[in-house]
Order: sequence, then C-alpha cells, then structure tokens
Amino acid sequence: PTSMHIEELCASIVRSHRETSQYHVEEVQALRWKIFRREEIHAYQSKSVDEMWQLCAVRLTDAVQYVVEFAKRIPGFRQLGQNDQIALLKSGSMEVVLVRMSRMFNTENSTVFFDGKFAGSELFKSLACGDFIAAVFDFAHSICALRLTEQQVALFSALVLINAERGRGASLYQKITALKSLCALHIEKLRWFRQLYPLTVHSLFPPLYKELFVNPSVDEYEVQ
Ligand code: 4D8
Repeated sequence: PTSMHIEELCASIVRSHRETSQYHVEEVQALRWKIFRREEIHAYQSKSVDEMWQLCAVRLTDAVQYVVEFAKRIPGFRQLGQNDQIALLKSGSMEVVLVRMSRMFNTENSTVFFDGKFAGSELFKSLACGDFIAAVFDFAHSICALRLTEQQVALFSALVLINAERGRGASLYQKITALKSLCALHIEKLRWFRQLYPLTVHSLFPPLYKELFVNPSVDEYEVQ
C-alpha cells in the first residue's frame, strides 16, 4: 500500500465497500415498498425482551461480519498486527454498521431495513431501549441529510474503521463523536440486559457478538 496512489487507494476502498455490502443501493430502492404490516409489527412488539434481543444480536452480528470482510479488504489492513486489527474491529465495526444503516434507511417514513422489510422504531419496542433506538434513528436521519454518495460512504466507513485523526468543524468528523456515544449506549443497554438474562446472552447470542460487546477478552478473536 505504500506504493499505492491515493486514487488507487480510494478506488480499492470503494470496491471493497461494494463487494461487502449485502445490498446495493438500487436493490434497496426497489425494496422500499416492503414495509411490515400492522400485525407483523405487533408480533415483534409482543416478543419477550430476551427473544427480541437475541434476534437483534443475530441480525447485528450478520451486519458486523460484512464489515469485518470490508476491513480485511482495505489496503494495508491485513498488514497490521493481529492485535491492531482486532482493536480496530472492536472499536469500529459497530460504528460502521451504524454508518451503513443510513443506506438502508428511508427518511420519508423513518424506517430501516430489518429482517426482510422496512421497520419503524416502534417495531423495536420489546428491546426496552427506546432512548437508544431513538438515538440510532436520529443518527441515520442525520447521515442521510448529508446525501453522501456510495463512494463517500465507503471512504467514511474506512475512516471510521482506521480511526484516522479527527479534525474539527467538518460535519462528518462530528459524526464520529455521535458514533462513539451510540456505541457506548449499546454496551450500556447490553450490560443491563445481561443482568436480567445472563443465560440468553451466554448460550444463545452469537459468539462474535459476545466477543465484540460482552467480553472484551481480545485473545480468542480470529480475524480470518
Ligand atoms: O446492511 O445486515 O441486513 C440494527 C441492526 C442494519 C440493530 C442491518 C441492523 C442494522 C442496527 C439490528 C439491530 C443496523 C442491515 C439489519 C440489522 C445495518 C439495532 C437495526 C445492514 C445495515 C440496518 C440492513 C438494535 C443488514 C440498533 C441494537 C442491537 C441490539 C442487540 C439490541
């Protein structure tokens, strides 16, 4: 990567983003009409707290795995030491998921693509984290308002991940601060949930989710 030109570097990051996005922008546009019906929303809202947390942990982990794949394809990332790679993924993968959420967010009706259809924040009611979900939706709105191109989303995601030095004033850099506090809120909510349902977390949550968010023991985590 030291011999790479900036254009080449950017093109490579954009390609990595494209190759590791589950859905392409055009596909998302085409899916916009798929909105959960009232009965379906009610079914999610009637789930127990632990059932809904488990579902979200699985969906979130799926999205995280695509971000890990994205990171691995950023020029130079794999040349970092294993511990550095892990540290960057630990702090940045959830942040990039939240950035990516803006691609799957419809500002017209405040819905996000989740579990196959577009869902409003009320669908997540049974998580019992209304403040966190509201903050996540607000963040998606604020990113969408910047009207970023796919290239800009890709470069911003790489920036968030490699934790580049923060400037002041520029609106995207301010978003990094917002991401930090959203992710801190996620961890706080998880601690609360784990006290109520330790066994759900222990035996039913995806191992990667636990490694990233529950047990900050870096050792067994494999970037492969
Ligand atoms: O492309 O992978 O299909 C959110 C999760 C997005 C969390 C996912 C989620 C995404 C955060 C599920 C639960 C963002 C896409 C779908 C699943 C990111 C909330 C909504 C991906 C973009 C939209 C569409 C709850 C995918 C914030 C927090 C997590 C808990 C465990 C409580």
